[in-house]
Amino acid sequence: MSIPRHPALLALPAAALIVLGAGSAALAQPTSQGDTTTVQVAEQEFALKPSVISVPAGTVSFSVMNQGKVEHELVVVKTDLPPTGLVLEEDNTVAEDTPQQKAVGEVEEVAPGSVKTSTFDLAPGRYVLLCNIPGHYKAGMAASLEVLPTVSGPTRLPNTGEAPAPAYPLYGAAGGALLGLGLALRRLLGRRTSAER
Ligand SMILES: [Cu+2]
Repeated sequence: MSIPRHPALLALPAAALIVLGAGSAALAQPTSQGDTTTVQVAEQEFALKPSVISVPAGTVSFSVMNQGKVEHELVVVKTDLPPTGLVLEEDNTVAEDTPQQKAVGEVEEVAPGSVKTSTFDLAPGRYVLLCNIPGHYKAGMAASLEVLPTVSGPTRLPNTGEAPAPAYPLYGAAGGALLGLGLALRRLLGRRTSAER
């Protein structure tokens, strides 16, 4: 890209940035990079309780605490179905790959009294967290989790160390104001001089 020599040319893209502001320009920024949301999931016979009901989309770390006396697991299923209304297999476990529900992550074999953590990349949508050890889902080990679309704000803009964009348009505005003032003064003086004649 060639560098425009005249400051006025530079002002054009800078002004466009200001107009877009926190809107589309900011939305284009990848916001979830480096940000991990942690969800603690407490499991026991027979209940499953996440520490939050919703998380921002992106990297989500599930820390599964087995507070029970038998082994449990965590399966993250993307589905619009309610936590208690999932499609079952013949053995009463939850079907993990159907058009209505799909497992997108799993923390397996969490021993009693232990904590096991796994991280998944979650797209916005509705999810059900469950334990799919035979009988455990039916006994009550399921809970819903909503993954919300991320919206970036001005504070999320990366610090590039560059000067802020408004500099040129501000010069332009100040220049325009001075020019306008000059013209008004000339008109005023011109009127006076013609009136004096
Ligand atoms: Cu279980």
